[in-house]
Amino acid sequence: MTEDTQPNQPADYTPPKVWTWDKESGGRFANINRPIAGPTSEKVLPIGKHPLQLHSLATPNGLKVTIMLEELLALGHEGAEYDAYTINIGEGEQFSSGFIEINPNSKIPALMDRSTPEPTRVFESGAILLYLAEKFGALIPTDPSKRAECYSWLFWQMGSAPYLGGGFGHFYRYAPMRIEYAIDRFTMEVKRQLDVLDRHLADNEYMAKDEYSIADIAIWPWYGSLVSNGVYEAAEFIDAQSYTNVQRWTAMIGEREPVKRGSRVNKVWGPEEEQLRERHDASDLD
Ligand SMILES: N[C@@H](CCC(=O)N[C@@H](CS)C(=O)NCC(=O)O)C(=O)O
Repeated sequence: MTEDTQPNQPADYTPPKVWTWDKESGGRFANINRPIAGPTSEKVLPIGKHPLQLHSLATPNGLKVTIMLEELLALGHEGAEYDAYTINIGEGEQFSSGFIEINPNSKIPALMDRSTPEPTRVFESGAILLYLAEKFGALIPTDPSKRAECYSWLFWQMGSAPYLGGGFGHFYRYAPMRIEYAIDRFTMEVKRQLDVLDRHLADNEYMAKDEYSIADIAIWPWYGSLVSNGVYEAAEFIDAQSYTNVQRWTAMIGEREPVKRGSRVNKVWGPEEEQLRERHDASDLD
């Protein structure tokens, strides 16, 4: 728990007939939360020299894409060369006009593919993973049954992680007060999700059976980070050690060189030597 958290507050709130935005909600992200979409500033995004232009940040959703790009490069797909620019979501850069042109939903990651006849925008991390996997014919199984398994776990992640991040992570780590009901509700769900993964990984090396794929790349930054105490400082609270198969898989994926490289891109916190605000060449990571 953070020092700025307070004891439980009594449930004395009666919602008005119509909700209005008349005060900050409090908590870690209060300054960027808004009930409306659209730009708050004018900015043209920079364009680098490579076919793929990524605008992102090294959060779990951002890591999915940088890990994917580093995996593709390691497989020899030169067309996956990319420029990565940082979008500082704490400063509201996701609401600039230029970013909104590539993601009207104002969330990182967002990708611009400039190798197509007209530049192609892709937003939503799951869509970006699928787009890249199909573009390069890589990291997605060709066997129909394994491919279906890969789709299933990819979409499982997209549906499940908001309970982990927006639910559990928010109320356990970031909310301005401790609400036992909210923490109980989301801890229950996240532990259930971990058990789903643990049972699957007891019989399967990777998410799509014996093939490393975009399903692993989508799930690892969230659930791997959670059980290795990389997000929310909650490993002890959720008894992460008990999910032994998730731990095995987390360690195995974490050992991959492209995963290590991708995890450093767009990182603007932590030890100085681990940070990399922008990435324009392979040598930036060497
Ligand atoms: N479903 C989206 C979620 C993306 C997302 O939530 N991104 C967060 C950072 S991890 C963000 O940009 N937050 C800024 C905001 O909500 O204003 C995806 O998978 O791409």
